[in-house]
Amino acid sequence: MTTQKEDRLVTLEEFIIQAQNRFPGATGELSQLLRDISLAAKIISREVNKAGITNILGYDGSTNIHGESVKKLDLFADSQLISALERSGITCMVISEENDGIVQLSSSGGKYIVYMDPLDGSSNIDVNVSIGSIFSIYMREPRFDQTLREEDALQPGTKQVAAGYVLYGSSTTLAYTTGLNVSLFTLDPSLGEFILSDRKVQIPDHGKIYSINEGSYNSWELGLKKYIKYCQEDDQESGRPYSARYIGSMVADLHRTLIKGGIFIYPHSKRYPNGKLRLMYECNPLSFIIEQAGGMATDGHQRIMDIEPTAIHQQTPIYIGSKENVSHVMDFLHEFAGKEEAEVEI
Ligand code: P6P
Repeated sequence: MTTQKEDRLVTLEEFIIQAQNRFPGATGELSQLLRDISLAAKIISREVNKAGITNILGYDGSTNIHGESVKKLDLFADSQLISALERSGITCMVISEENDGIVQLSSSGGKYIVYMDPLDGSSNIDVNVSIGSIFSIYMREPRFDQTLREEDALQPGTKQVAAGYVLYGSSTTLAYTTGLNVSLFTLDPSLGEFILSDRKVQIPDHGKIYSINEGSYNSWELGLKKYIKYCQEDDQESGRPYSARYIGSMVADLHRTLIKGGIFIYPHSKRYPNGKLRLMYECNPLSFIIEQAGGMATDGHQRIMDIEPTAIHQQTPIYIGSKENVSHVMDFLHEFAGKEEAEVEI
């Protein structure tokens, strides 16, 4: 029998205050930053859910730094998040997938740096598949002069003070961590509030779902080919073959992996020799979430969050998900490193 208190709804607002009150020295600035992001998320959610009606679908004719056509909703999400962060004056700069360089905010004295992918998976917008926003928050490194430089933002993922995502799907879900577990919230549009749905998400230690774009199979390294073949073998005792699931929207694939377990992989390939996904605003924040939920994330050689960044938009291969699944694919990569298909039959 749960007590009345446990039954009542807890809003994101209340949850943030409760978390802040556990740290008497807290200034409340990080709490405010998270509130800013959640406000922008509600506005973006409203637009995403009615994009089909307004003329906000489709391309705006520009391309981003990666040569990808930018959809109008991308720009809308980017501007909503930047203006929300600007309002509270505690963020000094934003690095976004939609902007080539750092975006210095009017609050140049702000103590936080925010990386974001304002609308990840945008190629799915006009086919009504789930898309998401991803954010990653760092403290600005103290320096004697107040000029803001790109180098200030080049910090490894281990220095994130908070990270999270918003998934615009059948419902709008917000997940975030400040390094003390992962909490999940679902937007109740009738209240305009994110309501707590899980205060401590734990990823299963093992899962029977693998998620990868098999279209690039021919350019994978041998160990990855062997691992995927292992997943596809018929072995009822070990629960194989696993299921293949690939949405093509990283936030959606990662959210499923967080909840159901398994592994998401975006490897290096001929087309993307350094991987396609961006270290600072896709891989690091989602790795922070997965690790805080008990999972694992590597680039095939080292922990994602240990990578020392050299560029704000740099890309990395990623193997992320349940600890046992990620450890297992790493074993295959190490066993067959440097070997070619001709040396062994697949
Ligand atoms: P591919 C979306 O464009 C994205 O950046 C991620 O959200 C997604 O995981 C990946 O690219 C999909 O890439 O090459 O499989 O279409």
